[in-house]
Amino acid sequence: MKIYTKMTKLSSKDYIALEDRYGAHNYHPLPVVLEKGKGIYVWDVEGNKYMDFLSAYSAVNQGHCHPEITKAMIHQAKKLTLTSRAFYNSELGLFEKHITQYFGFDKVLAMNSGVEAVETALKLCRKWAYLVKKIEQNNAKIIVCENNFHGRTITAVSISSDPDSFGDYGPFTQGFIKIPYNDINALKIALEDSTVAGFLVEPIQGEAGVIVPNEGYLKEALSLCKSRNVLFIADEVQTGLARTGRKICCDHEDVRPDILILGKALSGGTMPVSAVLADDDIMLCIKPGEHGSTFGGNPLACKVATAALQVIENEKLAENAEELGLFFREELLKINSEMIEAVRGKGLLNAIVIKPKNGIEAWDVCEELKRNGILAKPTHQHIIRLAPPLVINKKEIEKAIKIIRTTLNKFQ
Ligand code: IF1
Repeated sequence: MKIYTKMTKLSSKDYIALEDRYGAHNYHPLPVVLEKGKGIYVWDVEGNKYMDFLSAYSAVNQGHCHPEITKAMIHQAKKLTLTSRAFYNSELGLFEKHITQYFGFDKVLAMNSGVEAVETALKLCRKWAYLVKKIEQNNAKIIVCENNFHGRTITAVSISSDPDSFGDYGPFTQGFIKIPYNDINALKIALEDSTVAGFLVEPIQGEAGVIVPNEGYLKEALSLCKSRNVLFIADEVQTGLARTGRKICCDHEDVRPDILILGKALSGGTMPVSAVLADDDIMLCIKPGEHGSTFGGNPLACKVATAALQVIENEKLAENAEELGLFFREELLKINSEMIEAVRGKGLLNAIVIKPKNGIEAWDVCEELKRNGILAKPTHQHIIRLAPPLVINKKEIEKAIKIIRTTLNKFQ
């Protein structure tokens, strides 16, 4: 073992060994140790530069260390960071006004991580079920989709279909009905149960492999929910905030969810900030003392989140994602490689499906992409998610296409 002094320059290998020795083994990262980021680029400790095609799972839509967001963060960090919600603070109300007007909802409830916002939405839906819909106590059900990803809490893994996520974590939270994704008929049948209060759905399933539902699915699902007095709850933690080419992915079908869940890029990747948006008839079902968190709505988060939203707006990131997303998929499809089975996505949330060939898996392709200057992460054995920061430009997309082509050709 190396002896670490202030002067020791550690290598990637050293950092990886440190994590291996002292950290829990709950991840299996690509072997690259990053120490700096700017815009769409990140640098490892050896100084190698990469295009970031993961964007921290869409948390850095605004690009790494965006100057405006960093400025807001530093300014507020020197002034006031946390008061708890036992007192009012001078930033929360301003942020609440900004975000509710931006997305067109009466109210917002600020939390921290994405999964906390999901939990908040589920709790809100249950409150509404008993207070407004008058479902018998402890009988409310929420419909969820197979192969969803909503986070890592006991409840979130209770509704997961992935044994890696839920295995050995029981007993599980009750009160959910699981139906296949992108299946209107299954939803129709599940909605016949009068104890159903909500339908929780990702407009595109990220972890499942960037699964884009049929056009019209969300719209029809919303209208079915409305007809059964059931809340349509959109988990836009990954798809929201310009990633798919609109403010939120539901906008593609003019779907206005009853409850909207946001996270990740709400802080531009600087700190955990999440939010749940809804109108008064729903949001006011939760009364003082019935939900909260120490950090939710803290002044630092509020300042940062407001700046993060302003960057999305000022830099027209949704428009850029829409335009370059179309171009990116077009160019990917032009790559003449036996390795590509499918290309899919919306805006700059995309995936290529690798044809299983000679035991080559998405992981191997990602390792080669890394050697060629692009960082991406496999999801499942044969899918590579490609989701650069939305500040990327056409030249950079063209460069990325070249790298992806070279990489895939190596496996021919
Ligand atoms: C990890 C995936 C992405 C999410 C949706 C809620 C959350 C997430 C739709 C929870 C989080 C993350 C978590 C991250 C990996 C990542 C992920 F591959 F697992 F599915 F993005 F694609 N709803 N997704 O995607 O948000 O509490 O993490 O802030 O390592 O678990 P969180």
